[in-house]
Parts: sequence; structure tokens; C-alpha cells
Amino acid sequence: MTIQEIAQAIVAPGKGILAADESTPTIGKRLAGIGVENTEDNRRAYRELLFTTDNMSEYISGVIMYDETLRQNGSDGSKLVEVLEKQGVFSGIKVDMGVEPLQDGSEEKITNGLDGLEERLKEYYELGARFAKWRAVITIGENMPTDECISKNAKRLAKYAKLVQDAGMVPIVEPEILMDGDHDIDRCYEVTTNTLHSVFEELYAHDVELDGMLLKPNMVIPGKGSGKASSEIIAQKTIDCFHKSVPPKTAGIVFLSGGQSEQEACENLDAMNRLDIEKPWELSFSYGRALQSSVLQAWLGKSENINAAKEAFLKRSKLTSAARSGTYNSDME
Ligand code: 5MM
Repeated sequence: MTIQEIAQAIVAPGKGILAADESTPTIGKRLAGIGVENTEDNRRAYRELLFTTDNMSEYISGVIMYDETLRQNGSDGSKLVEVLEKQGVFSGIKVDMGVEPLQDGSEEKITNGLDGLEERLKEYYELGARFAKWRAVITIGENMPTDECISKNAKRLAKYAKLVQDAGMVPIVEPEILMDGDHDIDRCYEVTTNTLHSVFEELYAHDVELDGMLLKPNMVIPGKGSGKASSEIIAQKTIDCFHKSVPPKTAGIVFLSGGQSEQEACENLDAMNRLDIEKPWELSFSYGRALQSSVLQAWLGKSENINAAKEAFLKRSKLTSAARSGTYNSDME
């Protein structure tokens, strides 16, 4: 398949991505939340539970994994990548190596991972990955973000995306503006617009094929400390921001949930898909927490809860898929 065909298949009608690429420390926090120890076996058991959920492929077209998971076998000895392949789900791999301070003592972050990336991508392709992800983190605060932070992160995102396409895979370009802070929705709009301008400028400069990549942005939303906005306002401002900054040729937009509740993440995605204005891109999802919170709560690390946890995952996937089609209703909760 060409990268264009893979990208289109990932954002096929009603379908989107499960982001299960938590690094070991991050999944450790999630497991600690349900009193489960962060061991390789527990991480495998949890990811296997998700990937073996029957009928998930009606709603989920791809799963992003962490390096460990891409190499892991399930309890019957078969590779987790093959488990997904049997379901007709594309395997994706997080290839950034996490963030560090932009400068000593700086609160701003720069994402690492370009060293040796070309070699790693070859191996990931051999292991079965057909798409990849790199996340840049932008913080809103006093005198933040700086132009330097935006532009350095944008350059690295573009270099990564080009290498991924050259390796025959689809890059997911994720510049995440964090929800942390007490900024209002207009400040988020301004920062998201500026960041996306910078990212696409670099993507053009690095010859990235826009129809063979997916953008994974935040929604335009107020900071956590600044109260809520309605789904309609979030939808209008987000789409307006994209009209100014995301070229129509981009294969698709797969939102992150960023700390929204499962229901909010559905309501906001649904409102965008319902908006009666021109939207040249597929508007889908690549949710981590908003597809997994209730699964973890149903599982609690106990084998007798596996079926309930699978049911919770199928329900979240179904409702998020409905939101991706603009047919979600909170009564479905
Ligand atoms: C699932 O978490 C991903 C990896 O995070 P760490 O590197 O911090 O472990 C993260 O990139 C995720 O894919 C996105 O933020 C989307 O997840 P949410 O929970 O925001 O939808």
C-alpha cells in the first residue's frame, strides 16, 4: 500500500486511532491509578486486553504503540502486532524519545529522537509498523510559548515526518498545546494557529507529502483553570483556526484528547463533525485517555474483570466513532 492509501484507510469513515503508546513512566501512572504494579507482564496483559477486544476494528483502524509493545508477544505466544493485523488494524509506533527542557532551567520543552531515527524506522517497518508518531509539547504561560520553542519543535517534526515517509510509513505530526494553565480559549486559538503555521511551513520546506501524513492537534479549548466553553464554541474556533492554518491536502486530522473527559472528548469531536461549514479534511480521533480511562477502571488489574474491561473499550470506541461521524448523543452514554 502507498502511504496515501494507508493514511486514507486510517481515517476511513467512522474510524480512528487508539493511542496506546504511553511510555513506561506514563503507563506506570495510569496503572498506579488502579493500584496495579508497573511490570512488563502487567503492561502486556493490559495492552493484550485492548487489542483482543472483538469487533474493535469496526471503530479502530490503527493503534499507536510504545517500542516495548511493538516487540511483545501475547499470552498465546503470538506477536501483538499480528493480533492487530488479524483484526485488520494498522500498527503504529511512537518514535520520539520524549521531551527535555528547551534550555537549562526553562519550563519549555523540546522533543528528542532524531539521532539514529533512520535506522530505527527500518527496524520498525520490518516489525510491522505502518505509521509513526512524534509529539511536540507547547506550554502556554507567562511569556510562553516563545518563537524559539515553536520553531525548533516544528523543524524537528518536519525532519521526522520526512524520514518516516522515506521509510514507507505514514507520519503522525503531533504538536500538542497543553490544556494546563488559566489562559482563555482565544489565547489557545492564537497559539494553536501560530504553531500550525510554523509546522506546515517546515513541512513544506522539508518536502513532506501532505496527503501521506496525518495531523494530530489539540482542540481549541480554554486552559483547565479557566472554566469551560460549550462544544459549539470549541468546534467553531477549532475549525476556524484550521481554515487559517491546515492545508486542505492534508490526509486527515486525528485529534488528541489532552485530558478532556471521555464524554467531553466525544461531545467536542461530534460538534465539529456536525458543523455545517466547509471542512476539507477528515476529522477523526487518536485518543489515549479518552478511550482508556473507563477501561482501566473496569479492569483494575483482575483477570475476572477482563470481559467487563473489553466491553468498556468497545463502548468508548463505538461512541467516539459516532462522534467522528457526527452522530453522537450524550444519551448513548
Ligand atoms: C498515550 O500517551 C502518549 C504518550 O505520552 P508519553 O510520551 O507522555 O508517555 C501521548 O503522546 C498521546 O498519544 C497523546 O497525548 C494523546 O493522548 P491523549 O490522552 O491526550 O488523548
